[in-house]
Amino acid sequence: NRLVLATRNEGKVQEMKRLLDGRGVDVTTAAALGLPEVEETGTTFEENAGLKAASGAKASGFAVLADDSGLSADALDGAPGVYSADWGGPERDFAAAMARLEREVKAAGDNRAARFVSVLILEWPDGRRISARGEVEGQLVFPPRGEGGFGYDPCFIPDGEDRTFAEMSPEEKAKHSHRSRAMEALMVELIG
Ligand code: ITT
Repeated sequence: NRLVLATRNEGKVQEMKRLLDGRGVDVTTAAALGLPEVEETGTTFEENAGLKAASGAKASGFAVLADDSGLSADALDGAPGVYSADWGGPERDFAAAMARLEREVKAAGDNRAARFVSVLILEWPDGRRISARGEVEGQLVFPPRGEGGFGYDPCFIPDGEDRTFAEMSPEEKAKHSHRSRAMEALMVELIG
């Protein structure tokens, strides 16, 4: 019952561990096992999650859970989307990424509608896999607000709320988040 989280993103690791808590799963990470990093050459969340899951399952010999995710702005025809992690440059500077998002969204007419997307793939070493997608609609807010979460959380308010994901506790974020919705859908795939 060992499960490897095929992610190098500490924010994702914390959220995925919390979502798997109490399910009797022995969770470890790609970093803890020293698994190779994966080049994300896909153009969709599904493709990139598949690359990470397949590489991790092959290298570890255990079941692997991969997440590919991102923030898509309507004003930018879905960007940054699968390129969300790279928008802050090679240093992954999310203050810079959010400043770029603000500039580009305002220049494109200032439509603030956006969504977070998470695609989860659970893959076993024999190649079997199941996948699920979760999304949360919301509004972009500038300047960014809050200290919690990670990545673009300070500039996103989910529909029906007035606080950003970064202003919420981990439990509150999990009530709305794309990742927890994807995890719920994955559990339905797994056990019906
Ligand atoms: P792994 O590939 O190792 O999992 P990564 O950070 O490179 O880590 P992605 O390629 O899936 O992951 O990039 C997703 C980016 O989208 C991530 O770096 C964040 O900037 C952003 N993102 C995804 N989920 C988010 C969330 O819940 N809150 C804020 N930002 C998020």
